[in-house]
Amino acid sequence: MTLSPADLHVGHVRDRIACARALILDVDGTLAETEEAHRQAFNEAFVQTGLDWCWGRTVYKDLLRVTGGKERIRAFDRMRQTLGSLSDPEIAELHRIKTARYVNLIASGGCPLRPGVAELLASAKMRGQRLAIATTTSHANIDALLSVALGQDWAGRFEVVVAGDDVAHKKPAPDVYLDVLAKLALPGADCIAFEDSCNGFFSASRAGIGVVITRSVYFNDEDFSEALIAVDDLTELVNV
Ligand code: XBP
Ligand code: MG
Repeated sequence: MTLSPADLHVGHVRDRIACARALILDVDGTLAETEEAHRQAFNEAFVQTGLDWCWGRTVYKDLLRVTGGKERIRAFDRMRQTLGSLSDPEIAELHRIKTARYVNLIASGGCPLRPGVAELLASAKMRGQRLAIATTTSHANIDALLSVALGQDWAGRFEVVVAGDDVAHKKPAPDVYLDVLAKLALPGADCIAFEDSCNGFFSASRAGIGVVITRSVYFNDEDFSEALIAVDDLTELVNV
């Protein structure tokens, strides 16, 4: 039976994943479809603080071009160009409330891992591969998501976890991936990154890492032609 070029390419990427010395995973949109919970948490925080803001899906999709919740709030505030925009301390407090709301939403309802993620983690463990997380969100949000999805001992599965506020510049800057590589003491060429957004793709690529894209709800119409591959989910790429 002759394989199609597409099947051959999937097999090639599957082999690259299996041979990588470390797998570095994004969180939001990659490990789980979390952005609707983030959007709800933002809107709940706006109500709690008396702001007449409400982010619908269309507005949020546009705002997701800005990584980082605090940066996203600031970008929206400036877009409105109203007098008396929010100060940095006010944005920080609003984002603190949002994060508490998000943690509560995830802890009470959970947000399941995307298809193929648990299998990828399991096969990496069987191969003795090192695992890391490179994300723009916060440690609190990572812990809330993975405590439910993987159990309280989730952190033991990842050698390195670098979050948004750990670095000077958030994605698409390469900072978070460069920090992970430094902590792993590995070159980017020996690793594979798993992402869902253009900002994440550029961040990992600028750190010299090959990127597997798993298309997510908010970024499924983006052009990822420069990625190693762009799949709907990881099930087709996992050897278990
Ligand atoms: C996605 C982001 C984050 C989340 C909101 O991060 O850009 O800002 O949208 O989380 P990832 P915060 O790199 O995991 O895709 O409010 O904590 O920023
Ligand atoms: Mg993401």
